[in-house]
Amino acid sequence: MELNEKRMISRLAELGRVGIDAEGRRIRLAADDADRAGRDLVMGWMREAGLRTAVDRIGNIFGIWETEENRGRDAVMTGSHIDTVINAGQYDGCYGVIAGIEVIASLREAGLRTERPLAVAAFTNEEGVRYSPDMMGSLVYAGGLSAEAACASVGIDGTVLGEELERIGYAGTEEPGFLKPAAFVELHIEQGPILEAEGYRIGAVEDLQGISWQRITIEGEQNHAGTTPTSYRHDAGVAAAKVITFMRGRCLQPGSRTVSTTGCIEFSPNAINVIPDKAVFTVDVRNPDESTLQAEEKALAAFLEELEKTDGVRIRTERLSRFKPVLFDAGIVRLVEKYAGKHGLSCRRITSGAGQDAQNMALLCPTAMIFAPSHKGISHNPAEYTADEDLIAGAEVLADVLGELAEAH
Ligand code: HGY
Ligand code: MN
Ligand code: MN
Repeated sequence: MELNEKRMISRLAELGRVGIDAEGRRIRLAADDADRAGRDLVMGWMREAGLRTAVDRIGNIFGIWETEENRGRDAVMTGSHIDTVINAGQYDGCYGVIAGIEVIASLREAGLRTERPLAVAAFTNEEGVRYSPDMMGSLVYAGGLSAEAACASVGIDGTVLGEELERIGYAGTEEPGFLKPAAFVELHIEQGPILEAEGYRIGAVEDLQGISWQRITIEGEQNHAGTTPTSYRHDAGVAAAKVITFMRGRCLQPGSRTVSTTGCIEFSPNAINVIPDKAVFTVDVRNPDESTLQAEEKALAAFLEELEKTDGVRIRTERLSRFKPVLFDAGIVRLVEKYAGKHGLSCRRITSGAGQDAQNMALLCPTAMIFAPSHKGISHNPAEYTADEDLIAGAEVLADVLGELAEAH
């Protein structure tokens, strides 16, 4: 079966042109107008491929190919997300959705039949930039969060997700989980440097690291930047800086696999000559091992307690999301290796450093992922790039893995 490579590549580029703001940044946050435009485009391509489209109550969208013969059997599913971070690249998530549509469209156009229905999903709010937790749509789909609770999420802009889904016309009626998956395979860019640096074409993703997101609020005392002696200060800004460098210190311990990021920070009153009395910031900590991740969380909590005493500040934390590490299905990982080999593509096993919808689908069914290389490992950045031949190679492996799982003939 041949994929229509041109169609897939041009669609990725077309979707990549949706949601470019006045400063030229690509931003499609969950349920905003740009996300709606992206969703409309993808739903159109699903219909063009002759798929039945469906939207569930948390706005996950699906393209389903079922026949008289296979209707009612558990479906083989693929997919990813089309929402982005701020100033994003064009491949993260979108690649898996567009390639999934391409594979199913090509199977149909080749006149092949499958013993199982095939479906491609675009899950709501994978990135978690506007609403927490991240990987939200697939978490609701897998039963890890109720649709009600998810729809009640209040965004960083004060909007309510359920209302936004209504507003953009994607508050669907299907019950999350309505399609029972027999297996789920997600194609994604690696977003890291390993495949390219080591010269591999395909990553057979066998596991995924745990993620801990917190919002930390530190309250000190507002005062004059010039007249206040250092010993009198209760500086929320300095305390926040100590937390950020403490976490970097944990990551730099010999042999540590922990990574930690403070991506958002706000001071108030945020004036050049005023000691900030408030710092609100996020801490994203990850590690492939659950007990180590818990140890990192405990060390951070102990450090915050100590900081309250040493700096005379008050600190409160808010859990935003927490995912344990996930092991993917060994059988599907072997299928990825088998078909990479069939296509003469060098392949290595790899851990996903990023959170993925697949980690939630793994709660429901045998699940694994396929990675294509990311140039220089850059992602969550407009310079994100994967060469066309690598995009196509990954989609060909996806086609074969899905074909075997759905018993195409
Ligand atoms: O944050 C992540 O790892 C993913 O991009 N949502
Ligand atoms: Mn992604
Ligand atoms: Mn991402």
